[in-house]
Amino acid sequence: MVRISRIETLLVDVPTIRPHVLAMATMARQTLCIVRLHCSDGVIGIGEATTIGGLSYGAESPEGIKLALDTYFAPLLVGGDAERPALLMAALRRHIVGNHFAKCAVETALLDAMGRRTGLPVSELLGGRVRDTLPVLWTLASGDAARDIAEADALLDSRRHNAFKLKIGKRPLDEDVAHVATIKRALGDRASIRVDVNMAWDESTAKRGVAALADIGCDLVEQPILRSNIQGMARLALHSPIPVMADESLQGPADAYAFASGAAANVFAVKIAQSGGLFAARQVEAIGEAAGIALYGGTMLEAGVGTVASAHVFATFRALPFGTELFGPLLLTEEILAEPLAYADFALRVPTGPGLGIALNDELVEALRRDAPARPTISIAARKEA
Ligand code: MUC
Ligand code: MG
Repeated sequence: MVRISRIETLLVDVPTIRPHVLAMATMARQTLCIVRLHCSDGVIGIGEATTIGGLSYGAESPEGIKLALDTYFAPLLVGGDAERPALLMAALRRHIVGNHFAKCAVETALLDAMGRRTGLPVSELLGGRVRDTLPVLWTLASGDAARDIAEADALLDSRRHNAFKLKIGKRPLDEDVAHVATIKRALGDRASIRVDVNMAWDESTAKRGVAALADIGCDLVEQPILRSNIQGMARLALHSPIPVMADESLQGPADAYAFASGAAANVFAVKIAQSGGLFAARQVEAIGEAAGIALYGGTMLEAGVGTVASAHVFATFRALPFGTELFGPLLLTEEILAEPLAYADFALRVPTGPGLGIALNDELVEALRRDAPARPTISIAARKEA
């Protein structure tokens, strides 16, 4: 039997290439919680739990995730049969309430180890991929329309992205709509424009908002109101001229069921971390598909490990009409993978190697970890360009 011998967790801080302005936080850096799951046969599986803006986006912070993993998860896992990921995950669910991000990181590492051991990519362990590339949008969130337009123009020219998500909800509705209209006018039919309100509106603002955004050519509105307001989301989804997508509302299959049975969204943003793992994300997909809800591959702006784990999951989705937003690594100044993920022709290529099909740049991760003895400061940005 192959046993889990040790769980290693580290916090890694990586600056963003520019401030990323959301309704609830402005990000200047991202903190990754990286998990290394050491097995008795020498295989090491890797996982990542990453959230946005400390505790401003969700109930788990990077520091809290690390503490939960070290204190509560590790004793339940160490000594366990590494070849039985489903059994180990069931034990975690039995003994630990919530903590979806931490559970997702552990499941990622278990499946990565299993894949490395068996020679199979994680997507095959999940049932098999139906696509090798995933469309990827980019979020324009500098907070400045001219800068956003220049950024979008460059990304269209280099054929990296042709769909853009705008973060709104921080400013008054009229100003936000004017901001989106300016960008849509500049980009025209060359790009799809969607918005993410991150729950910042009340329902009557949302009602006016979706109508105004539809008028200016916006294609989709994400999480306009509070995540718990199922009836409000249902009223918006029914009457909105453009699709309304649930994101923060979907904290796992039970929420997906509530939203599907309440017809409370036209689109589901599926996120592996919010769902509570890779298999849980597939359950969210299955519920959405059964209810005729369109699917979208979401992100918590993870770096390479979480991004590629999500990619393996989304590669198994039968239909993905709104594509994905798996651009997390591109928002960071540093590439923590030994080989960067391949983005080209508006899509991300899903790796084909065993497990996640990636390796960490261990030396860089060591240098960037929060508890590194002498963490570099200025040299970080320079290294990526080198
Ligand atoms: C979110 O709310 O969807 C995804 C893309 C992005 O820019 O922010 C995230 C979080
Ligand atoms: Mg969102």
